[in-house]
Amino acid sequence: MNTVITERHDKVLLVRLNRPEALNAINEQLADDLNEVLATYEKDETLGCMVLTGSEKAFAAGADIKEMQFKTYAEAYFEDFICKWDPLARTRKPIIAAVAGFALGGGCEFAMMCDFILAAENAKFGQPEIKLGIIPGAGGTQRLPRAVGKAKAMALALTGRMMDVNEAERAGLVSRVVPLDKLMEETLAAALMICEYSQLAVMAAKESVNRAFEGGLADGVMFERRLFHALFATQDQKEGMDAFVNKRKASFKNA
Ligand code: DAK
Repeated sequence: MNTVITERHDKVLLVRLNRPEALNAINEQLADDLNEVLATYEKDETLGCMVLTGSEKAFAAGADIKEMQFKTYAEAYFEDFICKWDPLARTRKPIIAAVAGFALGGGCEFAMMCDFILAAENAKFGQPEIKLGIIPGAGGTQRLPRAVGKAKAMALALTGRMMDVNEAERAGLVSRVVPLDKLMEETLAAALMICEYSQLAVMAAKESVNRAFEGGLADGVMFERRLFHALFATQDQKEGMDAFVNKRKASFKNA
């Protein structure tokens, strides 16, 4: 069975994690399959946005505990265990996480590697690794505090408790909560909206917002300014502004 199922919706690539027997726990195979899909997405000029989702019960319940339970320190260190997950965070084109059900451990980390999270009313987030005698290992101790602040991130990492979707939205982890039966419709609508814009501008916006989490304010503002200036070299900037002035819909060419 494919651990990852893809569907095209116009310019949107919908990617569904598919290990229902393990609540989409992330194993080696799934990471490999997802990386293949990410490489295709990044290269395919006809795709403007990707949506990463799971099932109604689970986005992903974490790294596969059964696969890693006997791993030794030496194995984990030599094979740089989990580095296979990095491409999700490094993809330059936009990725929206559509989360229903459990997003725990590596599942929560996967969602946080995406650009923003739309969540269904039944979504639950947490970093329960502490209950297994480990800590989050794919960015959970770094991305979660940046999203929700130290107090909540520390409490979640130390107690392993889950946050419901309303708490996650109030804390800033989730951009919007929608009814479960509307999750896909709302996420695809957001993704299609992104596809309407200049891909150059979309990628520059993603890069610039991400920069806010990597350095100081002055550096970040300068980085943003340079990208902003650079966009005046694009045809899409001329098209977008001409369309506004002449009260018509812009037609971007990603050039
Ligand atoms: N791994 C493997 N199988 C899992 C799983 C997981 N993370 N989560 C669930 N399953 C499997 C269950 O074993 C069960 O399989 P069977 O027993 O039927 O064969 C099936 O999915 C259904 O699960 P439940 O029967 O438990 O379903 P419930 O509705 O009762 O409970 C639950 C749902 C999500 C609350 C529960 O399944 C649960 O607590 N799951 C584990 C959640 C968890 O602890 N997640 C964190 C995993 S650790 C690292 C980097 C990163 C990581 C580690 C190291 N390094 C750089 C070294 C990441 C670690 C993690 O994510």
